[in-house]
Amino acid sequence: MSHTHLLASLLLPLSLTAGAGASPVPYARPWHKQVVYQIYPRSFADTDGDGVGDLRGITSKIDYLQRLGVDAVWLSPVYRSPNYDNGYDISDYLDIDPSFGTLADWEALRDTLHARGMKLIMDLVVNHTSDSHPWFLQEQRLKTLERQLGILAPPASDAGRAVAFGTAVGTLLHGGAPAVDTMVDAPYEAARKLVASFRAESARALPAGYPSLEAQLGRLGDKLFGNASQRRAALAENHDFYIWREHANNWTSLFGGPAWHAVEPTGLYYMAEFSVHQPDLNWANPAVRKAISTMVHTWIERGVDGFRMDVIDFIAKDHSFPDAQGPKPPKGGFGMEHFVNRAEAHAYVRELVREIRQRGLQTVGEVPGVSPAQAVDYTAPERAELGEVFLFGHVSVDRPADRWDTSPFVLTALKTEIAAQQRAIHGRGWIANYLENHDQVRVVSRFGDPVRFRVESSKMLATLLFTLEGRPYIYQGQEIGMTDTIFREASDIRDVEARNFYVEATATGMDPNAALRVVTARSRDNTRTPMQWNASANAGFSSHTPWLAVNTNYPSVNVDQAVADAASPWHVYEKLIHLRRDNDVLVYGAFDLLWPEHERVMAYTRKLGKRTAWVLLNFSGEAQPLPSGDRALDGAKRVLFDTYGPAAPTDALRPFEARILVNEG
Ligand code: ISL
Repeated sequence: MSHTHLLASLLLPLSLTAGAGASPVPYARPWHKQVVYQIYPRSFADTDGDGVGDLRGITSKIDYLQRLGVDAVWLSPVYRSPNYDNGYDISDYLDIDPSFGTLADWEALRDTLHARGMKLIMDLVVNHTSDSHPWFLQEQRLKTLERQLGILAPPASDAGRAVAFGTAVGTLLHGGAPAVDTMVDAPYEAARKLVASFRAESARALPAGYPSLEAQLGRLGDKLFGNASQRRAALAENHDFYIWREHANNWTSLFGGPAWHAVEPTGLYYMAEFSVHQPDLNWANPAVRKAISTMVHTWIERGVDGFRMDVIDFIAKDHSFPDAQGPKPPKGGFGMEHFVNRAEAHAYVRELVREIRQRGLQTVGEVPGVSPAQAVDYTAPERAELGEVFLFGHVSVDRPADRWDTSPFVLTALKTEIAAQQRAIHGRGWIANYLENHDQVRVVSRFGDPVRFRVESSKMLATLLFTLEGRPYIYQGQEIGMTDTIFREASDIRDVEARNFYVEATATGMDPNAALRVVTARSRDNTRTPMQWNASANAGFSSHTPWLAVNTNYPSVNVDQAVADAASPWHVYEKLIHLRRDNDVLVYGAFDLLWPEHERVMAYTRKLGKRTAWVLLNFSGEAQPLPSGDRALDGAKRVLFDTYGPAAPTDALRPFEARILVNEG
């Protein structure tokens, strides 16, 4: 098949590729009907008894996931990493971190999934690397050498010596020895030693994808000591792999503190939008983009089925680096408009996904700061960018000020956000729907009632997740209604973001207990506690003390219990997966919010052709009468699904009940 033909067939609506009439809407794609299960490998299943989950552990649980009915698994990063941010700081994109196992273990997992017809989606973290990635180490060496040579050079006022030094060191950098050793004095000798030791160090571990030694040194020579045109040429293009500046501006990192960090021997600052250990890559440099594409190609060849792209809307920065204006948010992200969702990000994404799309693989972008309307810019089929994106509005409703805001949950705010997302994407783009992930808290604790109605509210929230347009993502443990944990001591906190918050907050006067309460309410560790498999020690997650304490409710909240109990949330997840697959109206139907002002009930319709589904969700622990005399439910004839079982009363919703009604059409 020719290249263009292959591409065309991938972009054609399903109705044309799978036979006329097969598609409910012209933009249908096979993955729209699938369900993804997110695994946080550190916390899923530990087989080697070190308290950290591993790949073999995941492989051992694929039958469990198949039984649940999911189609695809997304793995949070398992690449080699110093784990400051639990794998979102990668030091080798092509290798597996030893704490998770080996590449052979990864292949075994891939094969186990594929043998069951399931897909494997890998996390792709390419906005930044770890500060121990060889690219960063090499660039630090290079910048250090540049500064040292610059310092050694005689002042321009000493014209004769400066030129002789420049000529001699320039020749040295280009790999030759000066024909006539004009510079026998100390600066030249010092320069010679520096260059020699740089060569020796670099030769030991020159990272793949990074420019060759000759290119690095040649450019350095031209930049420092070249004539005017050589200098111009060396400076014209942006050859850095990371983002370096002589002066920091006022932008702040999303994890708190400045976005710039000084590296002393270089005399420069590098940019890091997350932790100090996660320097941002310089996507304006085509060599960076090429290195990333090459890495992606390797994983494609290894048989992945798709990529989840971490903060993919962050990759393009405003390279004039203007100071941010206006009031500085107390907890980070100042200047985000200069490094989030810029026009160039779209161009870079299109380039990045070219091969991925040609090979028919899946893509899901994580896009913090992107509005529902902007989500369409990333996912409209004609733009050839991403398959779907994760939006953030609905998981920010109870923390509008910033991520440590502990505002109460207000249902009408959630409705507004979800309705905006649904309206924006319908018929235009596509989203990934989620209520939990490794960066959030447990949704039952957040939008439900984890104490009095854990089971009921967990089922109701599952119904919300499966009846929206977009592809549902289940986060590990969500299917059994896992809840938030409690942090009693600062030493219980593992997450870098929460630790930074705690240190900063207490240093600026917050009472330590109050800070711990905020961490308990908002920390990402809440969803990272180990998966609760059974009632045995450490919840069956590990034979060793886990890296993060198990939630103490594991004796009653665990997979064994949930699978055995027909009334558990697990069985509702299992049912909803099939229900959605069998009812196109739930996948593609147009969304309409009913009773937007209602403070306890969220209700909406989904309409596709003649078919209508009504979704009624009671977000409270009290029975809620349905508005009487309202015509909104006219035509709702049959109960398609009810979390309390099929025999539903018609006039009220029981505590945290969810019901789906349909017309006959
Ligand atoms: O977690 C958040 C708020 O607590 C978000 O701001 C989060 O940092 C943002 O969604 C980006 O998340 C992704 O990139 C981070 C990593 O720490 C997260 O785990 C990852 O999902 C940096 O790689």
